[in-house]
Amino acid sequence: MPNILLLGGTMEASAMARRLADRGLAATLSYMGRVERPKPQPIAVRIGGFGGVPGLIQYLTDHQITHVIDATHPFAAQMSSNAVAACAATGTPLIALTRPAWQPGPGDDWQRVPDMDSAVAALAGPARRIMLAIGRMHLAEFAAQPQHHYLLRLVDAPSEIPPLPHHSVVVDRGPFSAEADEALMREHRIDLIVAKNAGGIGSVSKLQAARALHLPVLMIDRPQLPPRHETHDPEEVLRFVTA
Ligand code: 3Y8
Ligand code: NAP
Repeated sequence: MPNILLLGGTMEASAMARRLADRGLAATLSYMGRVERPKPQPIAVRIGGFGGVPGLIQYLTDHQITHVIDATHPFAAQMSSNAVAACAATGTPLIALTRPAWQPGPGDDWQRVPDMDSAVAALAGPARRIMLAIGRMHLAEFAAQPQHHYLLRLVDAPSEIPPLPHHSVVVDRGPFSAEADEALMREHRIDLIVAKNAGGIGSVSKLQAARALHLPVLMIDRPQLPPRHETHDPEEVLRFVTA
């Protein structure tokens, strides 16, 4: 009988948890514990890091995990790399459930950069009003460009003042709507959106709003991941874990 570890934190992971529960498959969804109230799930949940590759190897062994589904976010590169290493070391079958990267549509005005540092560097120049829709973990890096007014959207209220002299905070979690994002951008007189190329539907709303308002987007490309078995198809994942 399968005993599945589902590395979560995305809408795809939550949808996969529902499919696994509907089929009565033994599975545990794992969160890092980054936000105060992670979404409730229909399968067992564990919260917290594993302790690097050795800790994940220990977890796979102790819990007799038969399959790992990596449905983490495309920017969770460390977790995904650790999963590849630990599954190789233990011979545990691994499949990654990912979502396609976003592509610019007709009329979109995107500047693509390879990583967060390049995004910060690209903001050199006169003050603008920027929606920094990249969460909390990398805010401090943008202190190198203090001249802008930043609109920050965070899952939890910040425990300390972000190190940005001119900023507004919106506390909200996705999925978001294009209409609400358009209203937010108008209200804050946004003239540039900074986004990670997360893909998926949970936050594509900001790109739809940018398109409607003819606003430019600074798009951060995904980090490189080690080679692994990847799919966008949840049915393929179910076949994989029940084979
Ligand atoms: C803790 C667990 C679900 C999952 C929902 C998806 C969609 C809504 C959109 C914007 C972009 C951002 C951020 C975002 C989205 C989904 C998905 C997604 C982006 C939760 C969740 C956890 C996290 C962690 C959090 C990060 C942050 C990133 C906010 C749950 C709500 C910006 C990524 O304060 C912090 O430390 C937040 C950290 C990693 C990136 C960052 O650098 O701050 N996600 N987000 C997971 C864990 O503990 O393991 O659902 O409660 C999940 C979701 N957030 O099941 O419906 O599938 O992507 N998450 C980005 O894409 O740029 C918001 O505001 O426009
Ligand atoms: P990361 O940088 O790739 O991982 C850093 C460390 O956090 C990992 O080495 C691991 O610690 C721990 N970790 C990460 N994901 C975990 C999980 N699902 N379960 C248990 N431990 C986990 O990860 P991240 O980018 O901070 O993402 C953290 C979580 O937020 C993930 O669930 C991810 O899917 C979700 N998320 C991230 C983003 C984003 O923009 N990065 C967006 C939406 C959702 P140990 O080494 O100790 O095991």
